Amino acid sequence: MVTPNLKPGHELVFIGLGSNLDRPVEQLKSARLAISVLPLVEEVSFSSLYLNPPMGPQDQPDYVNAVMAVTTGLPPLTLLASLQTIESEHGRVRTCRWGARTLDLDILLYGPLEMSVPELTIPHPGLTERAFVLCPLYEIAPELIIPGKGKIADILAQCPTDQLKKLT
Ligand code: ROI
Repeated sequence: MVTPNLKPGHELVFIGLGSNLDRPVEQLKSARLAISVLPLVEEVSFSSLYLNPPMGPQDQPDYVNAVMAVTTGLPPLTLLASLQTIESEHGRVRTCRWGARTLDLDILLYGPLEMSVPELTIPHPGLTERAFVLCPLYEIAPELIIPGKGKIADILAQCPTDQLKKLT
């Protein structure tokens, strides 16, 4: 990924995408488009799609995961609200916490920001333990340093990745 020139007030943001219901690949492609046309959002990069078994309850289909890099002038909570609207538009129903979903959009990183409020923690708290996030993130940003956690290459080296299948 070429590091983008940032407009004043804009940040480089990484968004995690996941789906395991209702044609997951189509869900992710459609979400990518919906994110890229948000006001004050520009797509920078999009990873490969990765098929992988569910983390958490195993009685649900495999997931397709990816990571998208954007620049945005939207503040974190405004971006979160926009992503939640896109999730709803893709039929996301919040039933059980770790259950199957048509679309999950997570703000993983927001520039150098570290924040925690009840609605949102950045960096995303699961980021450093989840191969389905670390692999696509490393693919598009191998030089990344995760605020408060260190180099992505070092974190990924500690994480088993054998369950991930890159889709072509
Ligand atoms: N498991 C995988 N493999 N991918 C996900 O995106 C994902 N999302 C979730 C839970 C249910 C924790 N498991 C997942 O929210």
